[in-house]
Amino acid sequence: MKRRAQSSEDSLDTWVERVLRKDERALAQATDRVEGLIISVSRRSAIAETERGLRKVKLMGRPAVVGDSVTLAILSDEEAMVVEVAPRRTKLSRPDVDDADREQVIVANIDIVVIVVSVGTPPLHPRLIDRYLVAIQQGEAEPLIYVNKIDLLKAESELDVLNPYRNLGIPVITGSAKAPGVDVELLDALKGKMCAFVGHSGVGKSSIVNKLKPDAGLETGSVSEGYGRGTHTTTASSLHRLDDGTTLIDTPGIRSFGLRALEGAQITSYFPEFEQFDCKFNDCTHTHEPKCGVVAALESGDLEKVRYEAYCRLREELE
Ligand SMILES: Nc1nc2c(ncn2[C@@H]2O[C@H](COP(=O)(O)OP(=O)(O)O)[C@@H](O)[C@H]2O)c(=O)[nH]1
Ligand SMILES: [Mg+2]
Ligand SMILES: [Zn+2]
Repeated sequence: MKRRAQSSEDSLDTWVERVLRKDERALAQATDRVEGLIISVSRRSAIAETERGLRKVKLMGRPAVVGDSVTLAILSDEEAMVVEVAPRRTKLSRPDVDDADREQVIVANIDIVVIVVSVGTPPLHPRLIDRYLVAIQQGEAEPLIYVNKIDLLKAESELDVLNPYRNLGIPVITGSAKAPGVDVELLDALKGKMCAFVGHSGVGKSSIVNKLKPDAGLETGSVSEGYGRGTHTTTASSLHRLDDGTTLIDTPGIRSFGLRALEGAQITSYFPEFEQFDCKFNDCTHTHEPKCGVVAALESGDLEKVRYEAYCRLREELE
């Protein structure tokens, strides 16, 4: 009898199953448990800090991210496996690149998400800020906008696009990782908190972390000429502690940042300033309805145009 040729997909499934079974066996044999904090995650491996030192961690189908508190099964002096990930106090996540219905958590248990943007190259993208703000609110962390590369600023007016965020009460700090001396304003704003640095590649996230924590030794990259885009120098997330109790987390750059699925009504809750305006209809989408208080406020100047536009863009994308 002829053997049926296996499709490559079949053999891949079999292989994955075999690897998982082997991991499950190893896990069943390892009875020694220890609590840990994930301090670094790259595509291939993770590192956890435990009371028994640093351990290389096999994630084993239990995705853990930097900032996660985990229970580990000790496999050897170097290696451990994640048995359980503790519930996350806060998180920053986005839809999985391959499957928009799946959530991809970027970092966990952070207090502040520092959205790093830069003047010059890459240029300021208010649209990316809007998307981050929604995701940060969903994940229950606090936002802070850091405008880096202020040394490249040609005119003060370049910073006007940030006024709507300032008016919303979101802290906006400007500075430069290239300037001498530490950025006292930034340090004060982050003091004692768990902080993740996010934003486009090339805006200077790793440079800022290096400056605040010189022995972090993070690699920094060049911004490719022409496109003004950063190359992906940082491929891992990593956690660094300052002496004053502040924790900094560097994350890889991203080119786009999706949002987890949102209901139309939920979007509105991410624009809290809309609530003060009365609309004729309770379920007003503030787009085409008559007697819409939001549109009226926009026309009278009581509502920032940039915010209304951000709202409309998000609605379009999420519908
Ligand atoms: N002119 C200027 N360049 C900066 C500043 N901060 C970072 N850079 C440069 O921008 C490039 C990207 O920095 P990097 O920290 O790797 O960005 P990341 O991808 O966000 O981590 C590097 O060439 C840095 O030297 C700054 O404040 N001013
Ligand atoms: Mg980097
Ligand atoms: Zn309305």
